[in-house]
Amino acid sequence: MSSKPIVGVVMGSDSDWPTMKEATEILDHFGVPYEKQVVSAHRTPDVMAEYGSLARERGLKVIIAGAGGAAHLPGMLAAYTTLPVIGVPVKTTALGGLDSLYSIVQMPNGVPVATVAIGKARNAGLLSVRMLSMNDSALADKLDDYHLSMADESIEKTKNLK
Ligand code: RP5
Repeated sequence: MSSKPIVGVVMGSDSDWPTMKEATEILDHFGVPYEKQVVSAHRTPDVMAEYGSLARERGLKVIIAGAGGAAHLPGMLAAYTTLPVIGVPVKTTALGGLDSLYSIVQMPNGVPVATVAIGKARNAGLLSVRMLSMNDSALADKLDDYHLSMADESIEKTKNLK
């Protein structure tokens, strides 16, 4: 696989990074090249518009966007690009991330965002790998292995119950 990023991992603030890092760990695990960047829908709207508008021609295939609170970033990126956008609602202190979830998941007809559960950036990473695996059989094989090892781990945990 070339090292040119094909997944864009963006977040509204560096305070989202501890959550979003989990998506990048999955991408590292599967050897998927990605880029990471703080892009704020509110503080840097022009950067966000440019990021979304140029994403496809820059070679990205999927965008993973995390934000908390008034979490407009994933939806607005989906307005600027027709690439698949996966939204990660980041947990907030005031409302536990329900605000983030509702902001991201309630998209209008025509502008979809695939929303994962609150704080589950790991699943966003996995979902992006699943999307990419549709045209990449080596990646599909790695996903199968990942699934098998997850099943083995689960069975091991059951055996260890006292
Ligand atoms: C959102 O506001 C960000 O995505 C972040 O989750 C939240 C708080 O940002 P900071 O005030 O910590 O920079 O835009």
